[in-house]
Amino acid sequence: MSQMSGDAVGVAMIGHSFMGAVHSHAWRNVHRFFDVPRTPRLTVLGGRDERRTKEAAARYGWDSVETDWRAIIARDDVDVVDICTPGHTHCEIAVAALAAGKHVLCEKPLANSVAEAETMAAAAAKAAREGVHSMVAFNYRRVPALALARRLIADGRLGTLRHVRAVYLQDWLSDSESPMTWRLRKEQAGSGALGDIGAHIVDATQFVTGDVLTGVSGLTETFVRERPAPGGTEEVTVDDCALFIGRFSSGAVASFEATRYALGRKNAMRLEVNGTRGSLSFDFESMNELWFCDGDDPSETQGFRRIVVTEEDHPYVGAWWPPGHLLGYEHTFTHEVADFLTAIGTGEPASPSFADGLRVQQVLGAVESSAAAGSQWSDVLPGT
Ligand code: SOE
Repeated sequence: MSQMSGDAVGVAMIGHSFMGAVHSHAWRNVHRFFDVPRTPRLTVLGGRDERRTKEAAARYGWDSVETDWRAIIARDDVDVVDICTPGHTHCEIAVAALAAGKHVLCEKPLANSVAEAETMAAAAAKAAREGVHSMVAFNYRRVPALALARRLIADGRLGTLRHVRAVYLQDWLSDSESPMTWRLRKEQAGSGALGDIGAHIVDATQFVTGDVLTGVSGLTETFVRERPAPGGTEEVTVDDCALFIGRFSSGAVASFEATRYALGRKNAMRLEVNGTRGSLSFDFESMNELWFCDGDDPSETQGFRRIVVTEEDHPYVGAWWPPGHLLGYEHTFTHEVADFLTAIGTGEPASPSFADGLRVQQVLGAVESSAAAGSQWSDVLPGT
């Protein structure tokens, strides 16, 4: 594996749209706030269109550009490859980068199919034996309130979990005339709301509960089957929304909804967990808050209390501002790269691993199989 002098690591990021912008922000700032064992150098930005990639590199602070991802992987000054491209490219790039000894951070969902995710998880396991790290960019794990929720559940503050309720509601497709995008093409995106935002709530619920989903029953729908495209219209080949119920291995039951048609809901990623001793509730649109009902409180005053998750001892928060000075979406990515650099520097495994990403992909695959079979129950690992 190539390694730069001192504690610096050369980072290459492939893709420079929304995720590229927010990842750039994280790479640029992480070591200014977190004591990470490796300092990222924004070495090279990858993109197919040279002019646009150069513009993005200048704007976001990258030292050079490449228009072919293979050239990036061949470079000795690159230690980390950050994949921010559409899903259909993840597998090929990640497998090649890992084989070249580069640490890989890959945007979610890990892949467009279970088969691709299996290939990637196997490549990651092999590379890990050589000290090469990989991680899936499920950034919502790094929302301090959700990291706190995991801690409270692990500490037993909710007792035995009974219900997990999760929705991810957006509205950017509510207008039937809004144009076609790559996110609506199966060959590029793999699936629609299911993989794009459903993947987040599957990962987030497995993260906060510390448990895994074992089976699901799903329903998907495509409301608008054609959308305006250059020269006419184009067929939408993915789901617009996905609803499913599921079971966790502990016996807790769960419900999920992912849609881009919830008019008025912009990025409402909401979780609620009910246990025998307490409940937790979270809404990303108020991401600095976690609501906790402690079942041990006297009934007279029992109810959900609002925890403003900005105290120094809350996860990640100590690196930022004094209590009450809120964090935003971009901070979750800074936390993500801080954790990745820490794994690289300490040799501890990075989390969520590609194996965790595969597990999410298997849940998505089970939802798709179930929906195709009229919502029939589908085991996440067939035959279990
Ligand atoms: C678009 O639906 C999107 O940008 C997702 O791709 C992200 O993962 C999510 O964080 C916000 O919405």
